[in-house]
Amino acid sequence: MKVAVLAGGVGGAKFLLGLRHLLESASPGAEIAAVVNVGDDAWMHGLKICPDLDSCMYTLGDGVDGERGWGQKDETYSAWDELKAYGVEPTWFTLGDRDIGTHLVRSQMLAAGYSLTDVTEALCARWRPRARLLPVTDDRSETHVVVADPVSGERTAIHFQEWWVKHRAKLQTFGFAFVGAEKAKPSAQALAAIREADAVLIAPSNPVVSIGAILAVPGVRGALREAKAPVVGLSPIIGDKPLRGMADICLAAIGVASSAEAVGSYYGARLDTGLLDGWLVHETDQALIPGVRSLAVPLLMTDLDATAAMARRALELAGVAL
Ligand code: FO1
Repeated sequence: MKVAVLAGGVGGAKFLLGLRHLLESASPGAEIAAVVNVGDDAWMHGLKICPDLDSCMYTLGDGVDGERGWGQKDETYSAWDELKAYGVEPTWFTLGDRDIGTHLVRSQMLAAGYSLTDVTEALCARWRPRARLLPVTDDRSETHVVVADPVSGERTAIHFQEWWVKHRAKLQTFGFAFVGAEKAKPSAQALAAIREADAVLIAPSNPVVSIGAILAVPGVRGALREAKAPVVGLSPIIGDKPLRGMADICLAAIGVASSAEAVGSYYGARLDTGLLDGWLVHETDQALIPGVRSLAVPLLMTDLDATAAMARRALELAGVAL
């Protein structure tokens, strides 16, 4: 049995951990293919950094900093301290020594002509995530954020990481631009994962800058709408608040309400012009979306079993009995 999952970073990685836990006991041999967001990616200090791919790789490889959900555990910061001592920007972006090792390998392989898909596969040979991590595209498709400049007040676009990390999304935000997306192509491996899946799940990741960035790559929406498998999403919003991150700020910036029903409607029904056949919302919420089967179940990823339970419900809604 093959499951494809569209996933972002921290939340997506946690969901994949629970899904893997479920399938390794309920359906041994089942294959997970995560189609992962690359919109957060950035070149810094001459290194290619892929936060969402690395959050998934480190989390599934049991090397992640459990508190943060990104970067490695047992980290040291000697190289970063040196960069700060030299006053080399961006000093606001924390890079651990172990994490820099990953970025050095990735940057060298990209420079040698390997695709990001090949690089990710090579890095995963060490981390053994027991799931395939597939960048949605090998091309550049970088999320930039249209904001009011903190000094001049003029509209300007800054990289997602600067918005998210340096400014904590506290700037007046007008929208998002996926720079390069119009020329980007989904990787053959990502398209095959969607095409061959028995179920396609949309992880409870940020619907705008994670899932939205994946969908911004031309061809992904079409692949989902043509998939033989049912497409079932899990709401990242509980009540009217996101579990983590700043999904509510992102949703407000594009004029979508911060509710499970609004996000489900934003993804849309496959019977209409959207993507969803099913939509899981938290037990306190409801979602009436024409053409979409909604189900209210516990969606708090409090521990591995809780996450496995919601993954089971999502697969059941996708017609996959375990
Ligand atoms: N998030 C932060 O809030 N502060 C940081 O300094 C930071 C550094 C960082 C370095 C490598 C990496 O892979 C992720 C990093 N993140 C940091 C998380 C990053 O901003 C992610 O894009 C978000 O977690 C959203 O997925």
